[in-house]
Amino acid sequence: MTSDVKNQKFSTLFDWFDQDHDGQLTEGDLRATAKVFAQVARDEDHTNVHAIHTAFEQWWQLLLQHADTNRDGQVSRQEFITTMEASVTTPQHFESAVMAIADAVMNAADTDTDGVLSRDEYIRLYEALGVAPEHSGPAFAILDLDGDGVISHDEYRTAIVDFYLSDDPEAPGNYLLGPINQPT
Ligand SMILES: [Ca+2]
Ligand SMILES: [Ca+2]
Ligand SMILES: [Ca+2]
Repeated sequence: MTSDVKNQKFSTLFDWFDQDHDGQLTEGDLRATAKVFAQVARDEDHTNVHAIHTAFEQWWQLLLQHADTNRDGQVSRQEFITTMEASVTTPQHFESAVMAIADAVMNAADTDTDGVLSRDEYIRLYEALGVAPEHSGPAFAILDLDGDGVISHDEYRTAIVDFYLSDDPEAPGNYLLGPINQPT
């Protein structure tokens, strides 16, 4: 059973992915989402742009395989939420489906390639995704668990794991996409 907290998080994620806002996810939505994430990369950073597109394609195939039971190439909100919980975030899929995107996005956002996300890099990433600095600024402070002023790869991965796997309404990673109940 999906907890209310996870339900809300996955529902927020659905709204992010449903780029044409028709209430169904399609391959086109996922491609468009990958493009939005890829915008954060430097112009010459073909490696991470390619990694982002490949990772979203894998996620979509996984969704199709597990969620699209009537094989019409569309995934509804409820199918998405159920499948995220039951398949995508299980140990055998989490690294390949979720962490592959997370790693590629972090590498793309780390535009000075020093291996960590500065506050500016983080805010720039979220601006590309349509999240205003008044949300991403406070989120940065929460996700910077050791308070050293940068988000390390470990802190970033911890946030991703919290976001997808934690039922705790206070988990720091819940702030990954801004407020969970972000109006859409
Ligand atoms: Ca759609
Ligand atoms: Ca950096
Ligand atoms: Ca830190």
